[in-house]
Amino acid sequence: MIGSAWRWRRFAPGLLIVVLGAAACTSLSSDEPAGSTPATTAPESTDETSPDQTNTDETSTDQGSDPTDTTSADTTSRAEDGTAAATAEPTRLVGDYTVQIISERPHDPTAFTQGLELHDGRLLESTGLFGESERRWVDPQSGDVLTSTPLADEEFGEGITMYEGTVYQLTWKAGRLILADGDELAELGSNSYDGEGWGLCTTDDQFVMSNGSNELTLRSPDTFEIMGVLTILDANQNPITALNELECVGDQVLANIWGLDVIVAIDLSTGAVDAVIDASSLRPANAPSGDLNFALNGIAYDAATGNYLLTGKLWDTIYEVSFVSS
Ligand SMILES: [Ca+2]
Repeated sequence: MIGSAWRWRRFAPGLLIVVLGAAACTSLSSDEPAGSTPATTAPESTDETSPDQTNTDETSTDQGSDPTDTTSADTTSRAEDGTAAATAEPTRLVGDYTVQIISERPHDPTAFTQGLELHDGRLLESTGLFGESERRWVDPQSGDVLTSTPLADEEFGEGITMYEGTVYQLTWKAGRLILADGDELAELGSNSYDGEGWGLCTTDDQFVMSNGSNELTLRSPDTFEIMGVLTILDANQNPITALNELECVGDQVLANIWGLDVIVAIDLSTGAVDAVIDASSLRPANAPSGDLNFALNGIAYDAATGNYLLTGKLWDTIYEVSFVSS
């Protein structure tokens, strides 16, 4: 974790929300890549071990709840008929899940995926690596890139989201939040943030951002200033570090953990870990497990079906999945 105490003082005095994770996260340990740090401490994001430096320069990687809710596994049945879920509220995720593959779609195997969202039948994707980063609109069925705009060579694309028709994209250590046109993806302007930018998503009234630590910042949709901080801990009060790509779904935020084939669902009001999703069964043949260049790193919720589209860095497949209680 990168100096969390420092960030407390600097960014959010009096606003920090410290919450103990409510759900057991025991499944995390079984999904660790070989040689990683224990369980919920995943690969840390210190300068010494940041994703950028775990690889060669050219190919560096970036690398709640209502426990009585028994309806959380019902997404599949509602999703498969494609109608009931279209207007339904997202199913709240509580407990432990695995993934069930509904369909497989092509994904550009050169896309170092850093952010993924579905908007009006198009996938918004951010890709990383210096000199190769882009923001894209992608056909979610064919995987074809419909529109793309490159970033400057010195900027490394990270989390991406859309709010009121404008696209927002993080640039890892560059500290620049790019604002872009929602159709053509042309840059409209920029804002700034301190520290590293990893994942990004939007609720109705706030941005949620990760930075590789176990903290999520809640930010103003107008100024991007920090309004609050969630500190994410497991059931043993250990930090769940390396929170990476995010997806805001209802009153939860889903985060895939860098270096682990695991997604956690976090209560946006308390920071409690409501659910743990084991996605380790998904890796395509071209994405060797344990290689951080091929980390699971893309979550897009499909409100029309209640399913999720999941992919990873350099994966050749996007999986449409439902989450199944385990
Ligand atoms: Ca996402």
